Amino acid sequence: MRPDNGQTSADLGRRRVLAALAAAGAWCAGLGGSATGWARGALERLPGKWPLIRLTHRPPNYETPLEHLRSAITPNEAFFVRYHHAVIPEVDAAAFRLEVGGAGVTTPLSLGLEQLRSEFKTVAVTAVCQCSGNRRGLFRPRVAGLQWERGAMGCAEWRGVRLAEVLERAGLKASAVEVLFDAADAPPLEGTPDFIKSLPRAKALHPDTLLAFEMNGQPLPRLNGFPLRLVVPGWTATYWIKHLTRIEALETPDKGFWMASAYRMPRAAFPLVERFPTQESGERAPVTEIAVNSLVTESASGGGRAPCTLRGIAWDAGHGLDRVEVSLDGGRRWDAAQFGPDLGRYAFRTWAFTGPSLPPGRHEAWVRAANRIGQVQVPEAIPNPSGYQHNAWQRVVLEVSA
Ligand SMILES: Nc1nc2c(c(=O)[nH]1)N[C@H]1C(S)=C(S)[C@@H](COP(=O)(O)O)O[C@H]1N2
Ligand SMILES: [Mo]
Repeated sequence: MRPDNGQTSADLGRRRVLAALAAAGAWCAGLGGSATGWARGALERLPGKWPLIRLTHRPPNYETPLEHLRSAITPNEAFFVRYHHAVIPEVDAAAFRLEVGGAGVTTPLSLGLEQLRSEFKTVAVTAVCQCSGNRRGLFRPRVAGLQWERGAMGCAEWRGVRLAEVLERAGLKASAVEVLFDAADAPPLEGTPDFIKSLPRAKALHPDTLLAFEMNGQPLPRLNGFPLRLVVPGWTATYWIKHLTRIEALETPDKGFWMASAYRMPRAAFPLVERFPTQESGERAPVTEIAVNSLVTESASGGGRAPCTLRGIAWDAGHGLDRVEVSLDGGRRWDAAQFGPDLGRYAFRTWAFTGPSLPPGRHEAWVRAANRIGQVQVPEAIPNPSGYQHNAWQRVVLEVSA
């Protein structure tokens, strides 16, 4: 039996057990039971991770605490974890094979990790991995699904090989319209459908789309996809398949559950630039690009002669950030924040804002980012049935005491 709420002594005892199991390398054995009844919010330490905010234990869904999002690069130990299936594969790197095939290639391949590393050019890209449902928990009215707040995202330097090069080696045919990706994790019997995603040909062939084996200079952490994951810079993390084992070039669009039914939004509501035409149907389109967004990671209200200050990060789908602006008077006047170093078009970019010293009382700082193609954060999140793409202005309360 499980406790109904988060912070009970049974829970704490259980966490000690988990830690002990982890230390013994018995991670899978520690993953018994179901997620029902677990309150969101407790910090829990998974193997190889610092304490993260638990949404569900099985499957493991854990978000990054705000304090680890202050820098443009998110440490591997703090990087969020999201799984659809409860059983996390333990992959033997030496025995690992990536199968590349399907009707859309002339020459199927079976590649080991060493082969991938040595026979293809190694490249790196710094990019934000953000769940489509990041901030779902902030939608009002409430939307069903994991109640993520602001930490279902992170930014890392990903190192690997170009998917385009591998597809070229396999003889990708002109007739291939989509490329499908399958992973080592699978649903328990009679569970949800196997998590399989596809990409449109153009995005699969994009030079920044990688098969990555390293994250921030380390082999991928187990919970972030060891030994190989797909990295799709600019697109939401649903496409970033972890524990990748199989790539299939398709001559007709994939009709699987995770493409045809899940991760879709009302098309007209979101201004997408990079679309997924073979998966659009009527009013609905797959979630593709990450919406322009920002996050306040630190704030100080100042007071006396001290100015108010805000710090944070901003990001978009790679079109290039233009500005982050702050309003202290309910949106009449907006002043620009200063950007920190540019780590590349797909990366988090830090920013800092120094305002005036505020008089005693309760103030609100409103924050919004915009990119170079004119996309802006919206005053209120755009309602959609699954709670994707929340990119509303953040409103931070600053209290100055008398
Ligand atoms: N194999 C596998 N890959 C997956 C998923 C999954 O359930 N299984 N979930 C996807 C989703 S929805 C997200 S948000 C990201 C999360 O990546 P992370 O766990 O490394 O943070 O992985 C993606 N890749
Ligand atoms: Mo996700």
